[in-house]
Amino acid sequence: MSTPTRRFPEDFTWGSATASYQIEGAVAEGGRGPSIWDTFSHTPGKVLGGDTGDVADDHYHRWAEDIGHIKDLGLKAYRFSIAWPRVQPGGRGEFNAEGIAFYSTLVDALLAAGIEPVVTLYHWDLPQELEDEGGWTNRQTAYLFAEYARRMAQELGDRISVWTTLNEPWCAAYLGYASGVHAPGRTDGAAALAAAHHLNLAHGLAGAAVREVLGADTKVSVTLNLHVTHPVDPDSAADRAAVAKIDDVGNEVFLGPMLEGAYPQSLLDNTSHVTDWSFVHDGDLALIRIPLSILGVNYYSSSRARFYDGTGERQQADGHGDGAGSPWVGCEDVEFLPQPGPYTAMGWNIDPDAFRDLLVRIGRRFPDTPLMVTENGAAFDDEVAPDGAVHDENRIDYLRRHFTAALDALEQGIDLRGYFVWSLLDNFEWSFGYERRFGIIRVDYDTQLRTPKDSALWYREVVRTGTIG
Ligand code: PNW
Repeated sequence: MSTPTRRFPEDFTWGSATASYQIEGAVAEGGRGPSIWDTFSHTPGKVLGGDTGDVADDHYHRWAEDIGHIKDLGLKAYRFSIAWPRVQPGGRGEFNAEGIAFYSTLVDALLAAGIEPVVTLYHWDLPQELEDEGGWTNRQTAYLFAEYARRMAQELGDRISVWTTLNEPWCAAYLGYASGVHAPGRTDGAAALAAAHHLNLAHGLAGAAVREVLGADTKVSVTLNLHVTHPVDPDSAADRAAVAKIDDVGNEVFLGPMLEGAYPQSLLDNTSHVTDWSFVHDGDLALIRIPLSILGVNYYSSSRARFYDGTGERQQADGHGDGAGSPWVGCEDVEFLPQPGPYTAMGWNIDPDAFRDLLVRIGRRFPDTPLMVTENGAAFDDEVAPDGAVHDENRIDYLRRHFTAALDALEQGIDLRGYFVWSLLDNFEWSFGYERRFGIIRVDYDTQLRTPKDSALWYREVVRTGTIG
């Protein structure tokens, strides 16, 4: 008997994702104000090769061509982010009509091409003026964010399929304020926890504002990079406790308040030497826990941790920037050992089993909240063949294995609605600049020529057939 072909659901939302600062360029055009990533990338030593997002993929001028590529690939949806400083340069007060018009036109063009717009309101480009007043450590930022969200709901209205409040608040809080490898580059654990809480609050307030404008059934989501951490020795209670600590600081700090209405007591206890959590005000948790239409999950890699007994040098092979301070606030007695590989060009371990287990675990824990993979993909050192093609078999293999993991989760009854490959285009990979290429479409940074890689052509077939070739 032959096995039936395994197939994704007919209405599965296949897409690809990008983010404003990583692709748009045109940072001083159309009335855009500076963001913390402009400041950070222009600070010597912060980004590999001194790269900045000044030009990036020049998507601000080439968006029509880029939508053409999305259409050619047959994708059903496109996940992009709105640059807050493009639509409200100072983060408060005046809105910028030209910036709003850019996104409004983009959305119309997507719809005309039959592509669903999935919007992220915050993918890390905070208006610099707000950072000057404390950024995410300042509670006021959450309220200002909600006002910006409200305005975008008024402007883009029912043309948007899904409103995602935040992308990866873990990175914004801990890489931005604790390890300092992301903007604004601060290294203060207490500030990072305050930032995490204010990002939670921003999510709740913004989601509520969008629904106030567009109705209670408006689809609101948030995207989290959920960490999968294996204990070095699964039989060691100490190693399992170390992993539980990482889970708290990495995952539960967002899942708890957003989906369950509370911070875990273990998180508060384990970080009490860092902060007293007095930035959590009465009533905040009720504001944060809004009904979630979809939970977005970003997954790339897994890591391996154990209890650190203080002997020898503490290892930090968690893929978050060697040599920098640790993003794991309060986890001084935890160390990360290198994973066995294989690795992508980011040095991140490839572990599709962990992806499947994560989807199953989260899906079972929150059975009423559909899941969406809002990012998954890989950077590799692509080579361009003499004819200009990119034969990225390694990326195809990575995607094939992770698509299979998603199919496994679906077959186990998990309510997974869609999958967005990161990324549509090679782009500004944050502190790694243009050195690391995640795109399924190659970008030549001298000519801005776009060339679909073999992985894009392979993905087109997956989307067309609903099966993994
Ligand atoms: C995500 N880490 O970032 C972002 O959402 C994307 O903008 C980014 O390009 C993509 O993943 C690839 O990196 C991350 O250090 C950045 O663990 C850093 C980490 C994780 C995700």
